[in-house]
Amino acid sequence: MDILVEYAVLVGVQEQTNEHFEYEMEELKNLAEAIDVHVVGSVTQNLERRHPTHYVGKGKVSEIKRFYEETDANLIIFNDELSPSQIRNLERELEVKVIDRTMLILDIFARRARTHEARMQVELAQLQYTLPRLVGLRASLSRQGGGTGGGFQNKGAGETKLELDRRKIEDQISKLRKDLDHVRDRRDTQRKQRKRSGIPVVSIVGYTNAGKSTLMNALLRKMDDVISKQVYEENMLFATLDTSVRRLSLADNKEFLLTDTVGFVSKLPHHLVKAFRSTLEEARGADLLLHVVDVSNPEYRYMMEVTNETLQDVGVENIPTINVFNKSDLAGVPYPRDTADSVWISAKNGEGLDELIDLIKKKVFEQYITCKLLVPFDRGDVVSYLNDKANVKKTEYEEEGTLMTVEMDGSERVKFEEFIVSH
Ligand SMILES: Nc1nc2c(ncn2[C@@H]2O[C@H](COP(=O)(O)OP(=O)(O)OP(=O)(O)O)[C@@H](O)[C@H]2O)c(=O)[nH]1
Ligand SMILES: [Mg+2]
Repeated sequence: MDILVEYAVLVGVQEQTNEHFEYEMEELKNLAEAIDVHVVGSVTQNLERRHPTHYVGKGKVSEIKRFYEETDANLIIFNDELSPSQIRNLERELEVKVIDRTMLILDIFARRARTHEARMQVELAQLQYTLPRLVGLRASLSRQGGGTGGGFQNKGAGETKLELDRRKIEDQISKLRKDLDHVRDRRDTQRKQRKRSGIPVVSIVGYTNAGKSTLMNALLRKMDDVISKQVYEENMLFATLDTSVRRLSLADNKEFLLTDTVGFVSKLPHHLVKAFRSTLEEARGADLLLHVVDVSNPEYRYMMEVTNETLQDVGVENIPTINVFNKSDLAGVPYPRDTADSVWISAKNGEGLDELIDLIKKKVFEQYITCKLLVPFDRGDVVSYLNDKANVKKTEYEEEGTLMTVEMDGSERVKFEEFIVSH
């Protein structure tokens, strides 16, 4: 779905209860600009409900038409997902290319997808969106063939051609589903292995462009020093479309895995969420979430709500969470600063990272308890395992063996039960 058109008018209906409407329209503009579409203006309308046949009210349709003619636009972008018949009606009456927020987001994802899995996920979502709209999307489909002209190039396409397209799309959808199921199984296995390794998993989540990848890189630089493992960060929407996992070590032999993944946006298309489920689900096995928030954005509370709702949608629930209020340098708020569950930082200039790391330690390793073990001298293997893997605070040599004071979590304590002499 390559959009070759350059100048767009945005159209949005404000339903009575929507206090975030203005921000949504601004975000729609950002989304359009993310694929190099210039926005020449917008038309909005207050309605109790979106109109079932034309999305906007009838009279508004001609106002939109006048407006795009005046501004020489050649594309209209609607702020909500349009039904197949709405697209059909609007294209017929406006005689111009019509797309909706969903197509726009799908298009951004399609351009950004790099890994094989991400590409399959985007393609699946696009086909599922397209299938019921084959007729209405004549114009958009003809665009895939390279044409840019408005409206009705495929008007002559007969029923048979349509039926053929439909069958091809259905076949492709089931093929992609099957392939993605395999990928998902593999991911499940990897997740289980990670779980078994006993290393806690900390997952970074949040709205798109909040600074998730920048935070991951900052933590990597601070704790790992291996520049080659940095992830991609960029001032654009949906820079990241897959999941990266990195292992981080704290000074006292404690380790955790850190994951960075796709960001969220309001009205993330349903098919997209479903198609990206296995990527988004990555956070499900986490022991701790870092919810990264761009606190310099006046709408940051709303962005947090959207993130929380999307997480619930994909079944990420009841996981301890630290709110990481990022970009504090732009927000004019005091930082670095932390409370029991929140920390104010700037991932960009690195301030507040110590506070964040302390908080992570507290949350992830709070079940760690210091105990004393007496290890017989013929069990050098245990002594060296603990020296390698655990936080050994003291080592003394007694007559019966090595007396070690060690900080360990529950699963390790069970493993070494026979040597424990006191907690
Ligand atoms: N001023 C300032 N800019 C920041 C900070 N953290 C990140 N940024 C900038 O915000 C932009 C987005 O950063 P990313 O880390 O790519 O954001 P993300 O959350 O990974 O975004 P997606 O992968 O697109 O969902 C980049 O231009 C960063 O340089 C910060 O603390 N302060
Ligand atoms: Mg990112």
